[in-house]
Amino acid sequence: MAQQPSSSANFQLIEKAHEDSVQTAFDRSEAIKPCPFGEYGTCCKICALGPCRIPPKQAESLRGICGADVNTIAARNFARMIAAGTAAHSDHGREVARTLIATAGGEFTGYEIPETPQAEYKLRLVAGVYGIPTENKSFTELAAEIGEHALAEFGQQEGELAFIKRAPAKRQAIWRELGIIPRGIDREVVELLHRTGMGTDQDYQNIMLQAARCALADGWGGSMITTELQDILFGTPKPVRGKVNLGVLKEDEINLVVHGHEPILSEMIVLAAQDPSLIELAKSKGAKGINLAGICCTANETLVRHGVPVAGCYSQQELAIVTGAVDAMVVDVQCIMQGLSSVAQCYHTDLITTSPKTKLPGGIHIELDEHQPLETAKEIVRHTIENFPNRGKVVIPDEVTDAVVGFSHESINYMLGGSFRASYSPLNQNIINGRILGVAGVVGCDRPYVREESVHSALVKELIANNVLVVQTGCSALGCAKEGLMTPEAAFEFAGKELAEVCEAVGIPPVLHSGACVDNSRILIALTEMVREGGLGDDISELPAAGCCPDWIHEKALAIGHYFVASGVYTVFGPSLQTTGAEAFSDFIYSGITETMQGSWAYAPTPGEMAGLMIDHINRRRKALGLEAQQERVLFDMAMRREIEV
Ligand code: NFS
Ligand code: SF4
Repeated sequence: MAQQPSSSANFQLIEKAHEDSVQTAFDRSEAIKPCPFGEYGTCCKICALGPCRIPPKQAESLRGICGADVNTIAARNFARMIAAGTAAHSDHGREVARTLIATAGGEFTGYEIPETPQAEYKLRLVAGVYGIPTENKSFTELAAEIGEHALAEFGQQEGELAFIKRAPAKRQAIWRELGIIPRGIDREVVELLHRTGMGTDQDYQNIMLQAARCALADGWGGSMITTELQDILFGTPKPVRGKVNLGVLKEDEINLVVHGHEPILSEMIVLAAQDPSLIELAKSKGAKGINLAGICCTANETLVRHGVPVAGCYSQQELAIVTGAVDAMVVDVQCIMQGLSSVAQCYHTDLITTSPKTKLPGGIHIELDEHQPLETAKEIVRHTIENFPNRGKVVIPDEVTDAVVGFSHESINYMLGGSFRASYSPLNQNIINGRILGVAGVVGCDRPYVREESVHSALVKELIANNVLVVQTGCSALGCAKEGLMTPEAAFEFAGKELAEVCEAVGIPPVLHSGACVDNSRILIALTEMVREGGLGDDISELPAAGCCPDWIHEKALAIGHYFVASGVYTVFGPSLQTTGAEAFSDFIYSGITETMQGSWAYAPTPGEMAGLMIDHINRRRKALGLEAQQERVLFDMAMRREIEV
């Protein structure tokens, strides 16, 4: 049967929005054309002598008033985005560390340190990395000490972040040699902002070294702390079934949508939505029950831990409200469009902000009371129920896709090797014998452009057709889940024969969803485990692996890109890296940087070209390892896709 493009839900709601005279990001992206100087990366506004803008034609002759050339300007802009991205991920991690400490100390009620074997495993593992003795300590004591160690790493001034020790020895040696091991998370962000201000660092290569130190403080610091501590508090994801796309909203139930990034409140909302007295209240208003759904990375967090359905990714946040079925959308931090305010005003939806860091015009602020978060969650659910009778016309697209998600590094390990001999050996063996060509991490955001097929799924389909196993996070993962790539059956439909056989034997989809964007730290650990398992070289840079962010929006994506590059990964980005006006700087990040990092950025405009670069890189690595070359590349074009879909 022909599969409908998952974007038809979007088409339907964009039309409804137009009928309702509502403007969304899909309209605004037509109205606003990107500023060319932003794309060149050569507009500098870091001091009041400027803004200084240097057009490509004058790149050689023209400089900023202070004398800065295009390469310094582009490097500063690029590095400042990396600092901002690191700050966002890491500030999230700081909240999780505070929550862990306060929960263990009994100061915050509602959360608990679970007494499960999974929690014990994670507590011992993290305690080991921090050098915390575990003998005769309760789970709570261990959690408190881990939280204190983690929190201290934000303000640490000297030394090395502890999780750096988890990287392959060869990688650590490279970082030490370059002097880029992060000392403290906040310190690296601050130093990068300092160095890229007016009149400090003017050597783009040196700027990118500090950018690497800062990005590593994200990947192997803030993000990894977030992932590990959330796993302790809320559980390590394991494979779970979920449903994705706007059709998860229900006409006859209360729809509460959680949106943002920190699962600290949404974990409590998951509990509150199951409260019998609140379900009764919902019924008394004429609803059949309470339907919780997610948007963006909060969705990813609740999906991979609880199978909570996902209403959509970044570009669909306004469209969820356009359905007329969302009784409240509750947001915390990051990736929340200001456009939500004006869209919500046209429907009955209450927009509820919960963090002192994020307030929206027209939003209702119900601040998370950390001391009794469950009470805040119940208040929000109650508020949502009370709004149900105010609904007007409802149009919910009939589009939902099934997905199997929750592939943390631990669950991949377990799926591959079984409970008694959990290991990456089957993965490495299948790469060595050529059934799996290599591994790709595909991450990133989705843009509000009307397209028949997303760049994420176009890219991923081509990778798996060429027997590359794909691991995903973020909105990129949600995009591919919507396209039906995350079911075990997808292996037969889309993957190459050899990869499909491996997926069938192990019982996994060819595309593994491992969580939110902070969970890219899980991919770093998975790559490290592949090195440790043996047979594929001594460093991440030697693995037949590549990374890709086929579309990006937030500065967080550049922080992720640069920590992958600094960890030795060949990392392809599209659709634009905002450096095109600075030739020497671009050449440096695309190739010169390989000399020191053994990883680099790459750019390609289309999914097919991105896949090509990644597959060529994987084949080069296979050759260097003495593994046999792959058969001819399968070009997965539109015609072939249609044939499969018929
Ligand atoms: Ni990542 Fe997640 Fe989505 Fe992009 Fe935003 S939600 S942290 S930044 S848009 S993937
Ligand atoms: Fe212009 Fe230099 Fe100031 Fe930038 S730092 S705005 S290039 S004078």
